Amino acid sequence: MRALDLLDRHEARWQAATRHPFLEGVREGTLPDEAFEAWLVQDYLFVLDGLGFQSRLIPRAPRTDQALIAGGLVALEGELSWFEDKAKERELDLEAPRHPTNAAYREFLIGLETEPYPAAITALWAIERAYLEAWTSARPGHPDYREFVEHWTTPDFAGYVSGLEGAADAALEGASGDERERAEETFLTVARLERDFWEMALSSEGGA
Ligand code: MP5
Repeated sequence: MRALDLLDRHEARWQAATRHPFLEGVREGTLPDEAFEAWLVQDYLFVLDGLGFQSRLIPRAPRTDQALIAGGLVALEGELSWFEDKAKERELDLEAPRHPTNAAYREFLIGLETEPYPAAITALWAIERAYLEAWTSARPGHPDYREFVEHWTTPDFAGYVSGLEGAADAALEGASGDERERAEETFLTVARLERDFWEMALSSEGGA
């Protein structure tokens, strides 16, 4: 099994994770301000949680993957500052509580620590790939949101996602049947949580 096989096997669920009325609103400029702001605040908190997940993954990754994941970690830290700037421009408070959907995502990321490496790296690939595809679907993006669309569709980001795909493929290649099952399970959980995240933003004002 290769990472891309998972996209084929679970096409409908992947589609639900990466195509959403939220993204159509970003493209068309019809998104309610509160939905975008709720997303921005919650995604900042998600990225903070992602920083924890990725830093815990590095010591148990094979040497061949450590530079890739560490590079991603540095980019995430920069992303936090970028979110802080965007929040300031919009006068948003980033100290908000996590929405229950975001809290569930955080629990999942914490749980990945005890999953076999092939499942954890497959999850990381799926998380990043979901954003690449989702924001690509919103291209070029309404001027109000264009910088966000551009942020997750740069060639650098696409290159990172393809690096993660290679790492996931290598891990899956050497994985046991049980580990592959865990990888497929975590992939499906990412797809569900990504869909839920768009739903959360569209239907909430952000806080719990
Ligand atoms: C990403 C994200 C992309 N920022 N938020 C969600 C809900 N899913 C995926 O991850 P990153 O680490 O910000 O590139």
